[in-house]
Amino acid sequence: MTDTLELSHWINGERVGGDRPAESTNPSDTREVVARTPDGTASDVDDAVAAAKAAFPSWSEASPEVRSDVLDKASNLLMERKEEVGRLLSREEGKTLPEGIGETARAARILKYFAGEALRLHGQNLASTRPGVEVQTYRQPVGVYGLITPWNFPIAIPAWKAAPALAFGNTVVLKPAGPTPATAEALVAILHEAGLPKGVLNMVIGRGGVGQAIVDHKDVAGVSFTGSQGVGAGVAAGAVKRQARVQLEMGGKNPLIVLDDADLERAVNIALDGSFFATGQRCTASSRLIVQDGIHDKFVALLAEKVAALRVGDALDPNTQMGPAVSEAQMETSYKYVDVARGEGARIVTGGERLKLDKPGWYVQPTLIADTVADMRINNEEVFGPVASTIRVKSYEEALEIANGVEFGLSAGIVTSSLKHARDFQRRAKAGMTMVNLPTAGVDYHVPFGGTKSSSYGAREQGFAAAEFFTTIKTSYSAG
Ligand code: UN1
Repeated sequence: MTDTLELSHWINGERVGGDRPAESTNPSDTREVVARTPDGTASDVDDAVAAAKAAFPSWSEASPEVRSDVLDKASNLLMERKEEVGRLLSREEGKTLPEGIGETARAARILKYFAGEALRLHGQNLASTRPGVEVQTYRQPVGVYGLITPWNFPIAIPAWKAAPALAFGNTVVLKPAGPTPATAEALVAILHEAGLPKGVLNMVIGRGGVGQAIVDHKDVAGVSFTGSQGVGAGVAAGAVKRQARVQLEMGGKNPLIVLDDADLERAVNIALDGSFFATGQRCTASSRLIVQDGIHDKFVALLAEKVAALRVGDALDPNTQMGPAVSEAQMETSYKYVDVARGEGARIVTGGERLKLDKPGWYVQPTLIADTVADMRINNEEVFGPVASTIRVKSYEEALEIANGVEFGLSAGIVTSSLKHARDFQRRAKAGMTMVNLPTAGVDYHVPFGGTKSSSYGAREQGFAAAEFFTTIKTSYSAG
């Protein structure tokens, strides 16, 4: 288990960059180096963009069947290797092996879905207001896209941005997240193995400077970013300054409402999944559990019992139910917010203490915090770790108001047996995605994904909506 990968950039169909000053480490055992990597520069980005630009004419003009076949083949290869790639993912990111394999399979399915979408790209044919004239709309590829992806879904998110970009005839420069380059590289390598022509998909490994160089590059027509709100704001400003397209997916402070009429066991399991699976490192994680008076105490007690029983450990250990945080910084953020909540007068029901296991890793005790109120920092700032807080409410209306009262609006859930409240919540929750009797996290890959308010900016990702961002519409008039 000590094999260290020696990674390179991918530029114009080749692995380039032999100097490897950077590395990614295993968060479950930080003595282990997963990969050594180059530390990309703006000049590497120039080379990658030049390759993508040169590859664009033939890729965009190829039959959609060519693009579909490559994505389909890559999907099959990735699915065949899901154990191996999933294991690499878990070693590098820290989610459990079933989560790592599950995410890899999801990436393979995303490639498969967009293999189909490549063939379904379509426009409309309308009657003109002028007799004898026809109006048609076409969706056309745009050019070079820059994709800046996060570490928490190190293969699914590169796949869900790259697959539609490629399917619709664009070319790509990808910058994977610093902590997880090896997992992203596995995807890029498989796409090349599947026959992707050189220069169509390039990858530059590096830090923020690489992302900035992509955002600022005059030949990058659009940038799709998933990450923190602070970085996202800079990405948007840079892209808008030169009229590039931009799409941002950022944080969440996702509410899960639990009403008195909910099935207790079910509500607790939904909260457990939404708040703690994948170590709480999902922008869709439930972090505010808004619980009605009548069920509140029973809910907190049973959830605390289940949270305390979660087995935290090495991501590859089959007994582990929750892996470590991805990095020391993420671990420290969780503990910082436990202190913040304590300082605000909240009660730590379980967890919150430093966790030392038999190996050096970024382990965090899953933490449940009760007796919080809506305006505390713990209920407004994203933690991005296995930390959830409960807020006691009297009624559905109060719960909805609190659910909607933050600056984020990604995913919002409710657990109830009342159709009336469920339907009302679907209409009035200020979020891009609503979940009834389901965890706020864990979405399908063939339907639109995105949020409102500070969670997202620009066109939706995924499903039929992906064509919005990765194509441009041409309106054509003709008279006979
Ligand atoms: C999910 O909940 O299944 O970074 C996906 C994130 C999101 C993806 C969540 N963009 O957590």
